Amino acid sequence: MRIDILTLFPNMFSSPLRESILGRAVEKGLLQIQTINIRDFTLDKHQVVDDAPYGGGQGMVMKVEPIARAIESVKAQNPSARTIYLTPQGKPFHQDLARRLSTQSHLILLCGRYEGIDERVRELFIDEEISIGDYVLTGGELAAMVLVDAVSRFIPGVLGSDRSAEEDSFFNSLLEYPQYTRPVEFKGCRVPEVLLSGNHSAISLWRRREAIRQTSLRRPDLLAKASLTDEEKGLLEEVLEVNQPMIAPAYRPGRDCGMRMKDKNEF
Ligand code: 4GX
Repeated sequence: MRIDILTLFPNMFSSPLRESILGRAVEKGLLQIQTINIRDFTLDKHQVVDDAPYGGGQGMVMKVEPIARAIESVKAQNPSARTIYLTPQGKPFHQDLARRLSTQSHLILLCGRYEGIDERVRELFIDEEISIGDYVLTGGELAAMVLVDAVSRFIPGVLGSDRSAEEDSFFNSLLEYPQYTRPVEFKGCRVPEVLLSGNHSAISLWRRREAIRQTSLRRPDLLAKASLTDEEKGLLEEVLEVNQPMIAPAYRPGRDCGMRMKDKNEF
């Protein structure tokens, strides 16, 4: 998959795209990511990319011509590339959308700064507008990185041969079960005995139950949307009997180290 990122701050992308899983995907050639500096597509001496809004008002708006030329330069190589603008006005980004985008061969991501882009960029060039969440960033760059990261996980080979994003329990509308590694006891908190038992069917059942429990406690909205199997419905009944009014973030399946009040207050 090829992704061209149009931005005024290409340096912001260098380390996220070089590190870890994404870095390896780029090295392996599974992902071809190019950052393009919109300022390189200005024609004036001072390389102006923004201007005051018509009609007055606060701040600056990104000018249409440099963005248009930048997009056209990419489209000249591949007219079928799909152009996405990251904005709080876009459709909410989620796992299904990430999976759908991962089937595209070429994306162009436009990162806005200031008060956004001239509306004519939208009308003429943007195929899809996406928001990564209901908050306001200082620019579209971090949103583009989030999108690239989540989409890349669906590209075969990116996560390594033994893992796939389709297997994530989030993909099944549930939160993940809790994980533990050594030591078996830390500050009096023990790893649940079943995980030490070597009984694989008991472990699998515990994990399915805890995934249901975490989802029911923290994200009942996800649970309402999930299509549960009969077994999962049974597990939900079980956890609902035990889950009395506890506040979600403090819950620890391990044992009584699960009632730390500190975690219960947001701030
Ligand atoms: N999910 N931002 C876009 C510029 C802007 C301002 C006003 C349109 C109107 C964001 C998000 C996000 C910050 C990117 C403002 N564009 N992008 N930028 N949330 O907050 O995607």
